[in-house]
Amino acid sequence: MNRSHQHPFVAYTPPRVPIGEGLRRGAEYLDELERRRSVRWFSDDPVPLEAIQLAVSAANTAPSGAHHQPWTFVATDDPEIKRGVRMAAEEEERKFYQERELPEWHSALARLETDEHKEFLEVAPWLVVAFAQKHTPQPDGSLRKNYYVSESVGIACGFFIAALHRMGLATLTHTPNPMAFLTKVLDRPRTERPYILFPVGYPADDCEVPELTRKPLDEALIVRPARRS
Ligand code: IYR
Repeated sequence: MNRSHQHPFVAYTPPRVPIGEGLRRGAEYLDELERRRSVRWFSDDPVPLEAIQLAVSAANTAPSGAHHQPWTFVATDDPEIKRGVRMAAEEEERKFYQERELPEWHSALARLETDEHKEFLEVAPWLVVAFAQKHTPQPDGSLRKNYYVSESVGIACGFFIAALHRMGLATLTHTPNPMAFLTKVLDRPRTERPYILFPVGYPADDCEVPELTRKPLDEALIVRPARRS
């Protein structure tokens, strides 16, 4: 190979996985992900910080626009902060559920039976908020512009959710609307905005989830085979 680079490159030559073994691993991974559900009833059993560190380390491997990694995950197990988050979230949600005229939203959400009560924000041992950095402050005080911020942080959050699931932990992709209050409560700079609020813990012993099905593969994947002449 005789490529010339202006910047440092290193070899990336992971061992080739034979396709039989690859498919077996793929099916195993799918089987595990199929068992994941979003949870709204958590146990208050403790979860060690190490589990959060592992899940955020997994998130931190996500691809991102220009490799700017435009995310910050803020984790807290402080009962006072969790209470503050719950109070503020419930206030916003009360407006959503009681005051706003959103019949379409309300009927789309009916089968989830969600309401303005967000007990899980206090019961779950950890709250982790993913923040998206539109700009990232640099050591010299300047601001670096980031690219594809929403895509990048979304992918990182996907890795985060999968890592938690792998550890037997549950979460919910909670997006109280609006969630600007999290910037204040968690003392974050104005260069980033709250993206998703994740309560993290074990499902409660009597946890239930709505009976939902996933859409069939032939709706999720359209294959256009090569035309044979
Ligand atoms: N943010 C509200 C409403 C809500 C919206 C969607 I889209 C959901 O999938 C679930 C809930 C709430 O958290 O209750």
